[in-house]
Amino acid sequence: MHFSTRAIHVGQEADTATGATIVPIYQTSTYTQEEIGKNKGYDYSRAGNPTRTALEKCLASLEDGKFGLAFASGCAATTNVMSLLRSGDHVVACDDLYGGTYRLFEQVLTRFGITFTFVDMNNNDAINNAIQSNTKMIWIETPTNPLLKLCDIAEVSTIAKSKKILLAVDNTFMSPYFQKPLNLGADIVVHSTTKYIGGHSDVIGGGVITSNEELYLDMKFTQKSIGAVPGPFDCWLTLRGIKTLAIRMKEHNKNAIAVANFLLNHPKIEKVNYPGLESHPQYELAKKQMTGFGGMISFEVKGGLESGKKVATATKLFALAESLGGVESLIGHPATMTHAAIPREERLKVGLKDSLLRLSVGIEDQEDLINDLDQALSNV
Ligand code: P1T
Repeated sequence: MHFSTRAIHVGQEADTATGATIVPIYQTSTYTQEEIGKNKGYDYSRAGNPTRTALEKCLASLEDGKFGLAFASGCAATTNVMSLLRSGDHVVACDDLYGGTYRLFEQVLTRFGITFTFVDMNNNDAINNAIQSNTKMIWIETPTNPLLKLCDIAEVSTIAKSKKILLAVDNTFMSPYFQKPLNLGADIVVHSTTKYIGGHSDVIGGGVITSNEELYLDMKFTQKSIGAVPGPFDCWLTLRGIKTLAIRMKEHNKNAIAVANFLLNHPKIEKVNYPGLESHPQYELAKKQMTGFGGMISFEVKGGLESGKKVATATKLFALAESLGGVESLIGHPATMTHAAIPREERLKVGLKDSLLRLSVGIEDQEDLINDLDQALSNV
């Protein structure tokens, strides 16, 4: 079955109890047992819930993976993946990451004796030099949040495999519609399903997908033990979003290409980061490992921070807000919003300037979006 068919059908067969065509919201914490030790596959909703099972199966299918797990947030999904590690283990992570992931790594997981080295994942020497005898995992986002830098998943996977290190890829920005890291050699894929997968800015969630049964069983055990699971209604909302993932991603991509080109040619713009522009330093890699370029753009306005602030507060359709991937367009200021948890000197080292703005280009009419940015830019 093709992607858009799987998004609508996998895990979502008619309900066996009632025939309901749409997966019901099994709003129950517990299940009446037939007799001691005998049940219908569910005993307690932290361990498993039929609405969650539907979502988990669908997520696995969309990533071409065998096993899926759903979580209460993207950060909960990341934490669960990290629970594969032990005190004393080391992780090599990319140097441009969602601020909340950086905070989880540097301010929480280090308390448990896990250490991190952040490197430019576009530099194989830097990756190889960062790998230590206790390195157990490589963690990448590609494209990165918010600089839209790419990392060659197949190449990093070759390095990881040669050293018996796990490769985890946060695929939130592309969604499985445009990029499938497992097919490029990754062991684990992570999503903030809050974003494109849910798609309507109305639910927080996370997902983990793998085809490695051993890793799956370990992470299923920690999912149940830690308990950061999504409720049935959140799973249902996410599934409802997934049904239109394919058509939404096509529109995000089309609109973002138009907006990126508009910004590129605008006299008040200093720099545009978008993997779908030929000027992007990794445009060829983008075409090789992705089947589209997505809806995320970051850019700098001439005149620095002050001009940037004016633009971010002058847009009318682009709401000034954290998050991304919903049908509505958003504008954000990473340095004070999504990436404020990263110390300024670390941000500057990787090129995340105070003046950078980020767009999540929605699926409104393209002309309206461009007109909105045009009027906002006329303020500087
Ligand atoms: O917010 P949550 O569902 O917990 O997801 C965390 C997360 C993980 N990975 C990536 C690449 C992300 O972008 C995020 C969340 N990001 C934002 C809220 C943001 O505005 O960038």
